[in-house]
Amino acid sequence: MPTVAKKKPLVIVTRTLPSAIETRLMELFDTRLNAEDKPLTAAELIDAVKTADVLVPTVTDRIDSRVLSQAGPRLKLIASFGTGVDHIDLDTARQRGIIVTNTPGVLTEDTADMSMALVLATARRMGAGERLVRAGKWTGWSPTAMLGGRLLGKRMGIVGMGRIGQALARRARGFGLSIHYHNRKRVHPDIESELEATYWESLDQMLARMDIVSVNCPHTPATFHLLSARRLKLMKPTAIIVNTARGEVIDENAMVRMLRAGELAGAGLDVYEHEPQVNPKLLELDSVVLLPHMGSATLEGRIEMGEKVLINIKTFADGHKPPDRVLATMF
Ligand code: 8YV
Repeated sequence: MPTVAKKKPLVIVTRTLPSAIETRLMELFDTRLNAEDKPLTAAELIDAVKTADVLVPTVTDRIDSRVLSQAGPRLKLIASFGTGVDHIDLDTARQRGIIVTNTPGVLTEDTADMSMALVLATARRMGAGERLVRAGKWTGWSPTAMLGGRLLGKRMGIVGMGRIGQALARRARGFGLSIHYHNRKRVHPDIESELEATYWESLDQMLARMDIVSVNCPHTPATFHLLSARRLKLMKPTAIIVNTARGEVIDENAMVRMLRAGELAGAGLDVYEHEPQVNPKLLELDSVVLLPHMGSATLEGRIEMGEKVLINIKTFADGHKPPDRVLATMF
């Protein structure tokens, strides 16, 4: 019997990906790219879900129930380029029979590097120092200038002890920090003993005792404003906070008020509650280090993320279950 060539699925990619990944996508599928890399408007996104078999979005696309309600019958897979999936309404996707995949694991070490870099930069006032030199305002060394806090012997509280939290803990131990953590579930005793990590069932109690707090949990309905105004107030005024996860986990307005009032010593932020907007009051503060959501931005990481997207689409197109399926119940 003659075999009929199977029609290639139409894959719509919302942003420009590394060229090696785009080339492979074009070879394997009927692929529509975004050469300009301009984020899609709401109307363009709706157009994409109406026509695609597979959508490859990123964190900059809001795929909410309004968008998904317009999805065409062909859309069967959303293969997101990234680990966090809070930009996708997972319940509505499931109800409509659309599989969602992500790219876990490949950005763990890079994001942990960035968390540690922000701890160092914030505690040692690297942002303020860099700005001083760049502004041509440095007049010379002084015994009392640019004094930060020593890391050695301090306590780090990690909120969210998943892959990234654990990778951060490994780094932090090398800097002489003691490791404390709060997580939905206590981690395996072997991991706790490897990291000499202390588990705090009560986030409130942990926050009150930490010198450094790092946010490393996903943003879900349960973690929205987990670090609320009330909880932030429990922290020591000498403490610093670092966030490479999602801005929504912290009540950003409350944090800004406390930083301005000197009720928190500093913050190192890679993510914001209303990206890409940054609260203008943060820009006025010398005690904060502000980065543009670049925690996973390495060349290697982006390629590996793209490879995961390719594998997820290819296994799906071949009639199998893609490996990185995301279920609403996972969060
Ligand atoms: C990614 C991230 O770059 O993967 C994540 O969850 O936050 C980022 O590091 C981004 O999501 C890509 O879509």
